[in-house]
Amino acid sequence: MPVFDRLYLNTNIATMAKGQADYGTIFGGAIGVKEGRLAYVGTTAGLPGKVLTSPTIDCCGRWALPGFIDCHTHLVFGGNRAREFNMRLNGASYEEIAQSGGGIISTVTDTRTATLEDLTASATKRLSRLAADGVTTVEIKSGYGLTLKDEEKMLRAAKAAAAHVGVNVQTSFLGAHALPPEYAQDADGYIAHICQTMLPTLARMGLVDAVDAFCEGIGFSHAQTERVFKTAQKLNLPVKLHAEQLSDLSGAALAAQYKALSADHLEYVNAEGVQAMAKAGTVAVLLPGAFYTLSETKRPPVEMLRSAGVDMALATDINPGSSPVQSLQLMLHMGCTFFGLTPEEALAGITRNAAKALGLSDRGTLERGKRADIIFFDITDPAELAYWVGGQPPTDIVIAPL
Ligand code: DI6
Ligand code: FE
Repeated sequence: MPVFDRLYLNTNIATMAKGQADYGTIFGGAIGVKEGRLAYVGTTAGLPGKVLTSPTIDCCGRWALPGFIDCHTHLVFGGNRAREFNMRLNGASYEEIAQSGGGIISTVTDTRTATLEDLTASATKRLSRLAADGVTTVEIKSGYGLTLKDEEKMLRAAKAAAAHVGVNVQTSFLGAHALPPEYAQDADGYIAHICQTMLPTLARMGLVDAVDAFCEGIGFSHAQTERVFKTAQKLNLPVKLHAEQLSDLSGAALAAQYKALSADHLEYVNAEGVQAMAKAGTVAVLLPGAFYTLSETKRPPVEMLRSAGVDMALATDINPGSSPVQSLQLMLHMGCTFFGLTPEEALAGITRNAAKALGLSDRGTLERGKRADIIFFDITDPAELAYWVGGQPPTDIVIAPL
């Protein structure tokens, strides 16, 4: 019996392990994989005896990193919003477009019309692009169906697309994304329907790993968000929140109060929100693609988050309106240039901290016992991945059996 199913030799390993400087790098290292898990990550000299019976792969000095994790996406949707992009270029704001019936609701119409097969096919294309860039785990939200049947269709499409592409998926229920036309003027009625019917039913179907909401002037109020969180809590599902993207409704503090895995966007978060997140261990998911696309000028308070000890993640937020972004690697660059992250913080943001934002403790670093999700790059330093403006795909991608 070989010691390892596969042994990677001659690789510089950016382990991204917590509390270690310089990406936790092991130069000239070796990685042993056994049954889809990392059985050895260390120096070549430290390898146990008899390993030579294992099938070996010479990595020729390439760098190994943990598979990237995109922890916030709206990857499943019908149609696209290229026309709206043009309206925004001509001066209309995101909120104005939403209020005039465009925005999220126009994607809701296209998503409702699409079949499960249509949604799966278009999501598969986009997910393949993310995967080619090194993404091995992706979070996908519902939120463009807004009826029980259409939310179910979206969540099934998310799972089907991930299975086609061969990456891991975590699904989040985002029924509280926008007010569907059937409930115009009755947001409380819609929230009641979510809490009494939609969420419990979808959870019973095993389609929900976490519960999200859009707490915003053009979304749902603090009180409505809290009702959704209470229902999630009863169902034993973790929560997360679109908080403080366009204004400050104290969503981050609410999320922290419910021990949210993450609070996302956070351009307008205040000091109390940051402190509450630090105390609760809630990850700050920063979304530079949406910041860029909406020509936002207010940045999330990175220095405040950093000094409070809040873990920061980065994600694409891929969606047809505010973030038509199909490269997580590009977010490394934007996280540094727009938000002032260091390349190391940016990389932690799509590995270790992104795993934490999904509540997944079995991935996000290259350490013994973790899943063998490994991506290899032909680079001279991990900072290169943030330095290039995208376009530095991995040379090899290893994903543990799903
Ligand atoms: N915030 C966002 O950035 C996306 N959803 C949300 O709550 C935008 C979704 C869209 O415009 O389609
Ligand atoms: Fe989002």
